[in-house]
Amino acid sequence: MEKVIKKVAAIHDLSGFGRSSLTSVIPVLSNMGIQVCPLPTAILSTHTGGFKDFSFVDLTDNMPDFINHWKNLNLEFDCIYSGFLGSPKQIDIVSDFIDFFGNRSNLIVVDPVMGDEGKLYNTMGKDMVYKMKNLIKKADIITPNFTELCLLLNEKYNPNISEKEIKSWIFNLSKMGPNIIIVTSVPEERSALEKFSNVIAYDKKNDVFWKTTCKFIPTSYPGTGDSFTSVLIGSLLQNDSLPMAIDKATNFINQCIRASYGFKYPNREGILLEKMLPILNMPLVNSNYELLENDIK
Ligand code: PXL
Repeated sequence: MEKVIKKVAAIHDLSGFGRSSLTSVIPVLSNMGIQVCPLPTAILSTHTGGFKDFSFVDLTDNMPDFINHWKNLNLEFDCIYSGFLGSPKQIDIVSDFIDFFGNRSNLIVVDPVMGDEGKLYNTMGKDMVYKMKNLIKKADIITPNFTELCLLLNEKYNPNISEKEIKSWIFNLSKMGPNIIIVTSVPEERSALEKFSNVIAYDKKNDVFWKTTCKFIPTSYPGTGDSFTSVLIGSLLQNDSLPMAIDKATNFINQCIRASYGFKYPNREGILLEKMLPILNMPLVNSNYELLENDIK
């Protein structure tokens, strides 16, 4: 059948309240004209960032049956995208899923969701970090935030890192497998009043580093990483270049944070995604990506 609409297999949890994982991935990619096929890992009443006593249904044991049905249907995906995973066994299941459904022409994206602001999420243990280091080897693209980059490399979280050092960290991580590494929330402090939150990416095949820059806004909303990676995937599946896709994703998140921050809005409810989804279909007028000097090696 002719490929009219591209398909993404999205391996994430469904959290009923709080705009993260599937409740971010589905609206973003659908708005970008991409079909999302969710493979749910768990169902929660809310995400775990800022809510207590959430209810949690682990679907680990249901996933193999679910996947077998997809195998029997001979489904093919243009992209496989995994995010928050609930147990080491789920990492094995994703790894097998990539072995079966991955091929040379589809995009394997692993967002190694494990923590933020220098800390592991409270559902994540050291065993998850260990297994995630293996899973990323199978990915074409990974999108760790700065905390997750430190965890994957066993480096101490140091928000005062220089650009040169972060480039060498990313370069070292690329030796572990993935062709493209996109690190979000990279702190940059030019002075006490001039703080930025940047995205720095390395494309191993072309041996180039890209950067997008955003003024730092002193707040954080759970689930923004899921929206970021979803926009990035949507943009790449629409045949944008890598820096353009990073730029679109950075710009979208920046706009969503600005739309939310102006209100006294509870952070744990996530960014005001529904207000901003329409901008996904507008041309990017404020492109700011830069090619960085490649002075590593
Ligand atoms: O977006 C990250 C995420 C996804 N899913 C669940 C989470 C979190 C982050 O806190 O708790 C359940």
